Amino acid sequence: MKRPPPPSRRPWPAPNGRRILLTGVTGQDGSYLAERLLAEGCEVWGMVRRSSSFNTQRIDHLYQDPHETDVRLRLVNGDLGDGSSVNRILKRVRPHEVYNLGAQSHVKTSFDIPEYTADITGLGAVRVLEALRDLGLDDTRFYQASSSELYGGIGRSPQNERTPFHPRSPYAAAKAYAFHITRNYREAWGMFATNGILFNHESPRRGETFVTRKITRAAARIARGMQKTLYLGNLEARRDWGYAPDYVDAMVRILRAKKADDYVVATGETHSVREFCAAAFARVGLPLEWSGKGLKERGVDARGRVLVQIDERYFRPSEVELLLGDASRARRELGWKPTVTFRQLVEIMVDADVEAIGGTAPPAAPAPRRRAR
Ligand code: NAP
Ligand code: F7E
Repeated sequence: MKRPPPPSRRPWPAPNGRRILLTGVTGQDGSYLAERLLAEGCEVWGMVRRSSSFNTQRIDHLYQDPHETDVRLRLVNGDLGDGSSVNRILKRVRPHEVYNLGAQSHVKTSFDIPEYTADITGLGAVRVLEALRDLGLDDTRFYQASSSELYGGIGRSPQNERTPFHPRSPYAAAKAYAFHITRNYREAWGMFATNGILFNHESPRRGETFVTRKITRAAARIARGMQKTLYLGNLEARRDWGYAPDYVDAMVRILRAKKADDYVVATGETHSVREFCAAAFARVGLPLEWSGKGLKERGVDARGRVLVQIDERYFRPSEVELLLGDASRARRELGWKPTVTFRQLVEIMVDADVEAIGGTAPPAAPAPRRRAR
């Protein structure tokens, strides 16, 4: 039996001496994490993939404005589907830390492109880990962006580090592979390889096709007369929604912990899509009354206008009905806790979307009216 190599005795560099590589730097989390690490004085490198249109909007301010931070973000071309590019980038950067945030991250889309999702979201992780091993970068710390989707259909809550997995989508199945291979590189090769099992986290930088941002953007646009109706899928689904910058802080704590391990990161509160929607519309001064059932359910404003309707195209072949995390271990061992409540999260996102279309943030709106059923 092969023994894992002994842990390195080399001193861990101070933050401002650290070189860090992020995959997924153009995404919601990557952009907040890059900001955070640059502010610490780290040398931050981001892998960017080729796109036919601009895909760096979330990080433009980090590499265009030299006054923002003294060390600027460096971008390198690569793709998690291309092992040679992963290898070449790691060889060039020789990072102290790698955060693997890159993924085909949309659950519904993963049912349409399961093979691609497995390749990028699943095998992408082993490409990075194996390149680190091949290059002898066994001191490099590795963070894998694992997900509460791993619990999927487990039907038991709250979910913590001991809860078994039950993936309910090609995305979740790919993330399960990435989770286990990360743990395996820790056990087999003694690498400092960690998993953050993060529950849903949102922000004004959230992609527009995820449900929270779809709702806050629509609420802002409907209030401004730019859109008539918002079409949604399953309003009953419940998620444990937190604020992305808080979750990026948890990632850093996980990677800088004394021991490599896996941690759940969550708020410990769960809300339905309907509740999120009600809170968002109330924030723009359009409290909703709900009527009808199933596909016929509607969200109606005080003037009788139907603002929210159901469209079955947004239902998933297999749904994750309830996620609720128990992050007590992260709180105890890493000193992490969320700083933004559900209501504050909704307000931050709605206000940003109102501002983005040239409006002003609304004053506190009255509480939403009770549901009809
Ligand atoms: P996101 O906004 O969708 O960002 C995904 C990132 O991955 C983008 O930078 C994207 O690049 C990049 N990417 C996609 N395909 C790639 C490829 N083939 N090669 C290299 N990069 C590729 O996701 P996020 O919300 O920031 O989430 C970050 C990570 O955490 C993801 O792995 C996600 O699955 C996971 N996660 C997210 C949550 C959450 O609630 N946000 C919870 C748990 C886990 P483009 O900009 O070019 O598309
Ligand atoms: O869906 C329901 C939908 O797409 C949330 C990713 O970051 O978090 C995210 O995955 C819920 C689901 O996020 C619509 O059926 C209703 O139950 O915003 P979502 P997600 O699937 O939870 C996890 C933790 C990740 O790891 C993922 O990368 O909302 N829902 N109506 C809808 N969802 C969408 N997208 N659009 C709708 O119209």
